[in-house]
Amino acid sequence: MNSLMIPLSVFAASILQAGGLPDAELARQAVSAPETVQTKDFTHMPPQDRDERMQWWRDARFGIFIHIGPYAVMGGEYKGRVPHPCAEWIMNFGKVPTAEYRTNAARFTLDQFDADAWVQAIKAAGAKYIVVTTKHHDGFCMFDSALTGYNVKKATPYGKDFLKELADACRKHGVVFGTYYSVLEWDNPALGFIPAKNKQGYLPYMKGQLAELIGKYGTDILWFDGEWENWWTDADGREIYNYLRTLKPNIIVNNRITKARQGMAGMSKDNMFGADFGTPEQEIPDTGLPGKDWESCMTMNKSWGYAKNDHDWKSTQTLIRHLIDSASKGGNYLLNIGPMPNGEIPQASLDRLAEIGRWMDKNHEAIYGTTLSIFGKLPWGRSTTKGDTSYLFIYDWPQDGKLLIPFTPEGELTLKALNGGAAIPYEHITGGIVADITNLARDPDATVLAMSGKGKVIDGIPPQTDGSFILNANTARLAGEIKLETPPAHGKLVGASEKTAQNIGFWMKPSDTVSWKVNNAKPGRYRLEIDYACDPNSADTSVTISPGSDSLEWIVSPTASWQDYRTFSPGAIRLQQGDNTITFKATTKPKIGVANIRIVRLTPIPSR
Ligand code: FHN
Repeated sequence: MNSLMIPLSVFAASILQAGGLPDAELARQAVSAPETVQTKDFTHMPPQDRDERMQWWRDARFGIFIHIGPYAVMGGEYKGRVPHPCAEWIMNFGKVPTAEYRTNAARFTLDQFDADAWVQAIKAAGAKYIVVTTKHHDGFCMFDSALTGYNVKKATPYGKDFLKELADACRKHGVVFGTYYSVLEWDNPALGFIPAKNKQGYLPYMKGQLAELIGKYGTDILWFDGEWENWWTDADGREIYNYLRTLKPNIIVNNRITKARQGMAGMSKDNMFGADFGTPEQEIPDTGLPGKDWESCMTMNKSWGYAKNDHDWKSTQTLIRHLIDSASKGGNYLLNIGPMPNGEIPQASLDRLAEIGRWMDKNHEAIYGTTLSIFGKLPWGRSTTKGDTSYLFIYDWPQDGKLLIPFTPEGELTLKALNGGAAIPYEHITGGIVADITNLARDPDATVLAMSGKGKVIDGIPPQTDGSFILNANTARLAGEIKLETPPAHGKLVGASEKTAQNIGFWMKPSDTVSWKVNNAKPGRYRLEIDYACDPNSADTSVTISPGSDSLEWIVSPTASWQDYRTFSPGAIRLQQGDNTITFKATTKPKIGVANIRIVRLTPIPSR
């Protein structure tokens, strides 16, 4: 266990006082200063340790990510090209020579930077915390670090401590101040080497800067990144975690400091220490993850850093629904902005922050302090929970104004519009509650109801208003190694393109099954249609579709590829009144796989 002999606060203070030394001397001091002192092991703490530290974070549900650095000067372009959608990677993907890249600092003016205005816009959006990049992969420091002159105060025309101004503005306006720090570095002029070449020489530098972020700037969140590098080990990550908790016991640290993270899906492997929360990136987990803390980080366009020609902005409705979706599954939403090199936030970002704020002004009660939905997939929207109250977010308005809520009340139940408080009339039927929202004002982003009272959730998929059922891939119950797939494949650093439609995939074994439970079916025959794809090398499997006596046999014909979908109907099945479970199971599998399924539809066949 690596550690320091001198009190860390003295160590951090000593390097801060050394501010006037040249870089090489600073670096030598930083590298030579740490000796050894025992830090406590915080990686096996009881659950209440994290519960106490995370409560404010869980209640917050909404933060703003800020990617700011000298890459903004290039705006994502180099020699007339856009090397990659993520503009902050331009030094790497653009193969910009290090010496040339460093000249960006001299043009990184921040002359329009107004910390107070930034924080007020962020607060007005309804965000409760920020995470700002203090050092991205390029090694440039957005704070006046005593350990390097390659920083915003010493190496740019701005000449002031950007991070101190931002931290002070956050504390002035009651927004929690958090910081991003990249383990990965492509360049470090102070040390004269990159960490991949000398990790032991880098660790004291890294610890010294983390001590600055805590001691001088008072960060409450350490959001690490770049841990994927093979020279960084899980033991390194756990050492840094213990070091941070020794410096500031109530600090919150994401899982990108150890090696626990499972790619862009962001959650930690169950058998590894993943610090305090998981970090899905550009995606939101498919279902709630009870007992797990996670935060989905997403961009407004395709880039984290400022990209001057990326105008592929997500709509405000999409951003609001990402926030709702994250909260409905018990997670946080970290929405990114990429300010310009002059310190202005792009107007498109400011507009979206303001529009989100207007929605949050009316509906924040349904987001802050909530936990994950008590319901399964709702065909018309999402829900969050606070005690005996479920907040219902209506996206798809029922044509007849009748909203089926799969809930059986036990005792008194109140149902009202969150915005304005109007009582919503409802009828209690076998399949749940039918709310009459005919006269309710509709919010195109999401209309919110508050339903309070004890009762039981009716699990399964309720019928559409015409009695049909739509069985999506992400509402299926999967048994075996079969799983939900979201093409394109994870793992690549891709732009923030909207997630493509999900499908049931990796269906390779006859023992695997796919099933859906439907509620409140009217008895009778239903035409069954399948949107499926099947690579020609996997066709001809025989699949049995139950329930009931007249179970169907589906012989899977080939399509052009695993992602070339077509609609096929093998026939009809008979459903009984109320609940039914429809199961797909391969009986023979002559080739490699069975099929990919996106949607199954059941349409009532009128009885003659
Ligand atoms: O490489 C970084 C990227 O530039 C950006 O900072 C994102 C934000 O989560 N993290 C890494 C890519 O996963």
